[in-house]
Amino acid sequence: MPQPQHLPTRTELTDRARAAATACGVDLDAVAGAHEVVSPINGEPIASLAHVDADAVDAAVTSAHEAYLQWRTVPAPVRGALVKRLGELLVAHKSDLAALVSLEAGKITSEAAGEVQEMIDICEFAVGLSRQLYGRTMTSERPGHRLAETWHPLGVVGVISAFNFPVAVWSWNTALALVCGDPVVWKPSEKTPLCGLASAALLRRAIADVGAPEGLAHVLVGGPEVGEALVDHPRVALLSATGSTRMGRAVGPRVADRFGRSLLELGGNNAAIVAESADLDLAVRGIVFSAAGTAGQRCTTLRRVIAHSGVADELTARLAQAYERLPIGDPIADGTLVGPLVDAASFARFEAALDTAREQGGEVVVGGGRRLADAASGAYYVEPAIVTMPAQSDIVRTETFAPIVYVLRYDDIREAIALNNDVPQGLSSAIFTNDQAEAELFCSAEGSDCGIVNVNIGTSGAEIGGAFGGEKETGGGRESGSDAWKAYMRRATNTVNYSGSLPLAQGVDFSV
Ligand code: UN1
Repeated sequence: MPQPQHLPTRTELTDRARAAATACGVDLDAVAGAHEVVSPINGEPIASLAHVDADAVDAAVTSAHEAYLQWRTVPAPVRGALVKRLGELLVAHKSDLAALVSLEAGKITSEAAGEVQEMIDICEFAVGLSRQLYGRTMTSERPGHRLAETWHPLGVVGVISAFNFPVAVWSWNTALALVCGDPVVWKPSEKTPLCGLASAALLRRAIADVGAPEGLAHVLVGGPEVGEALVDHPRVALLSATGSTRMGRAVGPRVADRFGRSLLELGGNNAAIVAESADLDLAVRGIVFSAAGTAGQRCTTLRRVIAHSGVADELTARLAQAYERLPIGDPIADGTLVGPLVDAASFARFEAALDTAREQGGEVVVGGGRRLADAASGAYYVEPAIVTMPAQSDIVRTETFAPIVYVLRYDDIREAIALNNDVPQGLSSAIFTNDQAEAELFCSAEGSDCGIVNVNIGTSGAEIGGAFGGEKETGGGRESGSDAWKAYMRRATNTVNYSGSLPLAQGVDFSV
């Protein structure tokens, strides 16, 4: 496969960013300032934006709270009309938003478009949900009583999102929050502010089109102090944060300290078991997408292959062949499958992890080098690496946000499951097998301890219909589909007595 040799110029990327942002409704001159936005594609600035400070958080949350007081009285199906309009605008601007995702996060065009598709999908899901915010009816133990639960809007939702899914994660939160009756105040990653401004501009347009309160949508482009002020604001009822475990460790206790709710989506260290019975063609394709896709920068990226001794050598050889063919380079060029790492720090961590893996007995089978450094010294293109490891050492237990997959061996399925679970994180996991009993064991209570447990597909690329998130150091939060909406509402249990007398529960007698 041809390897892309050239990178776009600064002018090309700047023009592309301006055109895409403007098409989404962002007035770049109005938001201009001193903070450069650097594209990982060539390591050069594509825009300069103003940052807000922590004071802006109070103003935004106060405005959002006022909008909440109004929005909570609007019937949920009517709220759904706003999300329906947002979904229409996302369809119309899919390629503009995808262009910004590529420019700021360095994703290849197909994956960037896929990310915007996730936004469209969650909007459709949320519109349907707006007519299905069901509560249960319970049978009361007392005659003439009705026992039921109702779900009410919760309040302002704060969203802190990471560079690697710069638009989809916001939309998972926002589409649900809006139908649940909650406004959203968003702090996007400092690396992807144009994605933030463009998404928020589309939502503002949807708000204007349906006549919803303006205060429902806020985006705050700024540094860590902005995120901290959002975490600490007493009017932020739910703080949904995506990022590192280190960040979650700081956020979780601070939100809990003020009795706020948090929804944490933190690190992953996702494994795929490849059993002796596995279809290796399928396994190779699934592994290459999950391990090398998005240049290894998804929280669901496959970081460990746990291969049965009977297939480990063949699997590793076939993976290495596939890796040799990966087109690495300009993510917006046709045919590229692996774009750049996001920045120099990320590249340093990639190299350091490979060094440590070698020290811990690992052997780099393929990859690990840098590409295109001559074309752009500030852009970090790397060859995705496969490293065979003698055992699950510290570096294997550490999430390095780069395309390194460690290969471990096993002989017994229980040993493989133990390896899968023997890491601090618990986001995603997979097994490739044609043995149904083994697949079921992996999905059972004695199986994978992760939030996502897949059979015969890789660890990344989940659909929005299921609840997304994981256990242990992944933080325990669930976003997007299934009943994840419940985090965005408060539950009231109603006991209504229409009997005309006052029987007490549990048979208590308190007659006076
Ligand atoms: C993330 O990397 O933060 O399952 C989210 C996936 C995507 C979402 C990833 N649907 O890979």
